[in-house]
Amino acid sequence: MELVTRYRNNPILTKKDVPYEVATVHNAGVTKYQGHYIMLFRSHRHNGRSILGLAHSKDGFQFKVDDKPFMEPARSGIFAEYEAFGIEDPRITYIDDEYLITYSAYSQHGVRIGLAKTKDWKSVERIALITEADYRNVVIFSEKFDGLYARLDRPHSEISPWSIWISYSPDLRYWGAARLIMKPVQYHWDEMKIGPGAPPIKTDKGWLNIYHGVYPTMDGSVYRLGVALHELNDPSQIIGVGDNWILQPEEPYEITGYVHNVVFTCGAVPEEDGTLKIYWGGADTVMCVGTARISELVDLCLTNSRNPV
Ligand code: BMA
Repeated sequence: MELVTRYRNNPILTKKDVPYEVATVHNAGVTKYQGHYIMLFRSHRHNGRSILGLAHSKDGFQFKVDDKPFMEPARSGIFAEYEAFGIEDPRITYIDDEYLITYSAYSQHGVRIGLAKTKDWKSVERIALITEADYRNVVIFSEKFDGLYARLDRPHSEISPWSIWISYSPDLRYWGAARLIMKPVQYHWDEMKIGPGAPPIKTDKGWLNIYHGVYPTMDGSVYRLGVALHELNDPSQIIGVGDNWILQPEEPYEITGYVHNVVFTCGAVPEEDGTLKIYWGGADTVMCVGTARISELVDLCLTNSRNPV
């Protein structure tokens, strides 16, 4: 049974829709703002480094791109030093009446995570670099737990396969109490590495975490999407991890492109009718969307699950 139904007019956004020069449009964070959809997408420039562009939509399917990029690597100060190679893979969380944006900041020092915020999607303020080098995929929960912000992330390690961790912060700047909560499983579709995808979606049975898992083949890595369910009051506790993937590269625009065989999500938007719009980058080249029933994704975690670690 297919849990995610691809939109019939995928891909929904490509470089041809962007009024400035880019080579790709992919790995976008998506949210709702004043009744319409905001897509913050990553694009490679022709120098191979990435910027973040903004697009708007009334229905979540047809997007129109702004005339100029929304964020480019900073030109001065501490952020310039750590963003020199580009900014990538934004995630958006709405909390305390503002939108938090986490993004990968690349430089000669490695990859770390930047945090910025906006209230109006016109101006944006960088807050802090919230990890050291060799972290990616930071997603912040849209609620606090015992007064603390919580996030999932994915540090690199040479000893253990790359796994999902949780940590907490009183102020969004200083993070601690970190713990590993979910690992890849050997000879499974996510055996090589996993990472948080969309910021977790609150459901009545728990926080739904759509993550990516990578499998190594003779023809390179295959990126797929899966789901895990975290306890509502304590997201460090995982109730279940769906054993099967929910989406894998199958369409030509997912199989062929800048990096082949990739579906990679940075955002999903829950709707009032119990469906979820999941957005993903296809082959690191185009943006796609599909819909799923939230209850079916939750059921997969509850009824056909594997151990988190
Ligand atoms: C990951 C990140 C993503 C990318 C994926 C597939 O390591 O770089 O931005 O979509 O690889 O290439």
